[in-house]
Amino acid sequence: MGCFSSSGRHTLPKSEASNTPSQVVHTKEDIKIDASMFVGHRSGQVLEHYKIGQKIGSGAFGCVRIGTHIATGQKRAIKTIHKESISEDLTERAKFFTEVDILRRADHPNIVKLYEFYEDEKYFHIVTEFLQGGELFDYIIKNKMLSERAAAIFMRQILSAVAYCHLNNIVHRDLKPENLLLENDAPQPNLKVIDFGTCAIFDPSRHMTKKYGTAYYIAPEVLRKDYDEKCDIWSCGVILYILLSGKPPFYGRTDRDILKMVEKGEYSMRGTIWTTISQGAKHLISRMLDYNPKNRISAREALMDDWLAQNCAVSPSAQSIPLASLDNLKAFRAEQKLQHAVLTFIASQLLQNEDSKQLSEAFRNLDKNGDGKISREELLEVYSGMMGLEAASEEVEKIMRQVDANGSGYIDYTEFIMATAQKEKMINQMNLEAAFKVFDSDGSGKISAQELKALLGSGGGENETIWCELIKDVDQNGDGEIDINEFKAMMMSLVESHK
Ligand code: 3AM
Repeated sequence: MGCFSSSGRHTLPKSEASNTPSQVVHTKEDIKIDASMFVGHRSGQVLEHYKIGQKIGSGAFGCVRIGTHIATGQKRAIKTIHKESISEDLTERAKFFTEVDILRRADHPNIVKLYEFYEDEKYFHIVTEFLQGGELFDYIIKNKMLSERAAAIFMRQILSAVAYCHLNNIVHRDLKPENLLLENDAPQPNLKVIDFGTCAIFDPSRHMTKKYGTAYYIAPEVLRKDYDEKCDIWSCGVILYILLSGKPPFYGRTDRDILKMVEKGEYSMRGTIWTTISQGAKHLISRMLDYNPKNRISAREALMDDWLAQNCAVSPSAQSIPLASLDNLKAFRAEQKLQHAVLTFIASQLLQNEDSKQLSEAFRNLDKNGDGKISREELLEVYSGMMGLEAASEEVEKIMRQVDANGSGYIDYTEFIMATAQKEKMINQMNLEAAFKVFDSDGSGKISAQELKALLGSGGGENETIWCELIKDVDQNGDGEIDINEFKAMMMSLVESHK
């Protein structure tokens, strides 16, 4: 269906264009583009899109396998859950959908990325990025205990993910080294939090009462079934203790013995190992393992801790990375909404971790408070070091207008990657063809206004004509739809303009 009307092109049929009085009339500028729009709930067969490979793990829920995404050749992790295993139990079912929904919306360098979600007759399949470096648990066993610097770098990444979750009212409730996976085998790999199966969206004014967690890492107030999001910080304290000493603070032969120790909350930082560990590290552990959650440090406060900051300080050569990205950030232009949407799709779904590794470091350097998003103030701090304050403010406003595509007031992780990645890396034949298939959801070979609305509509744009306007911007042959050649031409013009 193209964008035509009796008076001309680019208008949806009446039945579609049912503007009710309560609907706000939006302009193209009101369309908010968000990476989560592309995390589709697909009804087709997972086997049509993935070559299923080796099993990497299993549990009560089902199993996790490596799958090769046929369109791009990327390796991804596919968690398959037997519908029967959750269909009877409504809480289990709700938990499952909470996990998918939370992962869909999470856009953070230290949280596993969700790509797609399939449902067939018997199974649900959750497709996430494949983290080939294995569990932090195995890394600790292999390395016995870590240097303070290595431990601090891991802890900053964990806390950054936790701060982001807490800010969005998400509590994980089962943080442990088995749920912290490493991106690759590098000496100091990037870490990501996985398994949001026990997480919940919390109401800050009410305490939670359901008991979740794992013996070594569970907070005492969770055992008492009266807790808030600070239970995650306790688990972080336990993890930091283990990273530095190689032993858990609360231990026992059985889970019951361990939980008895947790209930008391008494632990020791004495003994030979601890004499070699700095006061700063011990101080942070004690603030995280404060028995009283009210006095316990928050994730945001912990990210500001001196010991953490000193040990995570980057070398001047590493600091120069943001400067290159800052130039790209300043130069970023995607005048058309659709270009923006396609770049967001490519940045969030098709760029490999290796492609974005340096950018993700640059993001971390810019994200001074470590909450997983870049604020105006953080940008201003950097730019005002390069130019006068007034010019810097202007530059920052310009960047926010161009880059903050979902209008959150911050530059989110995917927005940053999208704006700073080399356009040549993002815009190539393979990525464009894969992107076109997603935008052309009915596989007709052309993108219609309805398809755009279905994909991008959740971000605004109740005024139907704007979807036709988006088409018009690109539709060279005037047939009211976008074909693959028009789609490619639209994106290639971006490469030209960024040269
Ligand atoms: O069964 P084990 O504990 O060896 O690490 C996860 C766990 O391994 C692994 O699958 C098992 C069940 O959760 N796993 C989960 N998500 C993964 C991912 N995205 C993953 N491994 C790699 N990448």
